[in-house]
Amino acid sequence: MKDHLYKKFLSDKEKGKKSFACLLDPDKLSLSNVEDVIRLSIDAKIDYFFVGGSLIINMMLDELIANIKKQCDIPIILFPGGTNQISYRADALLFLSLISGRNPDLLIGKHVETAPFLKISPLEILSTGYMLIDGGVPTTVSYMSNTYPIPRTKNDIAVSTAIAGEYLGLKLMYMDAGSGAKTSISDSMIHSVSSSVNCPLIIGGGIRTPEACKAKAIAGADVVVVGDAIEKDPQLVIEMATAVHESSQIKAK
Ligand code: 1GP
Repeated sequence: MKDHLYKKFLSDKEKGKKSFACLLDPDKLSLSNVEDVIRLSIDAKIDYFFVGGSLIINMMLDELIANIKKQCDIPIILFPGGTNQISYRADALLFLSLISGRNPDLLIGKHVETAPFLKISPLEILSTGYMLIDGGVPTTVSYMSNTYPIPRTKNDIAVSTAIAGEYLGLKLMYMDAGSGAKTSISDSMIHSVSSSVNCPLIIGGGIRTPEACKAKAIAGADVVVVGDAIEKDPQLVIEMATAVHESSQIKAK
C-alpha cells in the first residue's frame, strides 16, 4: 500500500505547515492559459496539483498530466468527478466518499466498481470524506451528485459529519463549497471542524483572493484549493500560495 503523500499530509499537519493546491479542470482551462498556470504554479512553489472536474469530456486528462510531469515533480492528485477520470500518470487519487449526501452510489457504489482497477494501479489511494457546503449558488457537483449541500451556517452538522467520517476510517476531509461558489466556506465552520477531527482538512470552493486563502489557512485548513480564480487570472497563484505558506504556524484566535 503506497502512503507517501498521506504521510506528508500528516507530517505537515503536525508541523503546522499549510499547503496550497491549484485545481486544474481540463475542461475549463483554455489552451492559451494552461501553460501560464503551470509555469506560474511552479514559480509559486505550490504543494499539489489537483486535477479533475465534473464532466471532463475532452479526453485531455492524460495529456495535461503528462505535460505537468514534463515540467516539475509537484505531486499530481486526481480529484475525480466520475469513474472515467482516472489516469495512471498521476501520483495519487482522492477516493472520495460524499458523506454530506445520502446517495449510496457516491458513498460506496462507485467505489466498489473502481476498486479492482485501483488495486492494480500505481496510484496512491487517499480515502477522503467529501463534504459539500452550500456556497450560495447551485453547483455542478450538487446537481450531478443529486445531493443537498450542508447549510453554510450549520457548523454542528458539518462537525458531526466530519467526526462520523473520521470514525469510519476516512483519512482526509475535504470541505468544498463547489467550484465558482458565490461564498466560500466560513472561517467559523472551518475552525469548528478542524478543532473536532484529527485528520488533515482540505478546503476549497469560491476562494478568490490571497487574503481569503490566508483566512482559511489560519481558521484551520491544512490545504487550501483554488481553481476558478486562477483560471481567470493565472498570476494570482503566486500571491495565493505565498499567503497560505506564510500562514503556517499561525493559530486561529
Ligand atoms: C472546487 O474546491 C474546488 O471543487 C475549487 O473551487 O474553482 O471555486 O476555486 P474554485
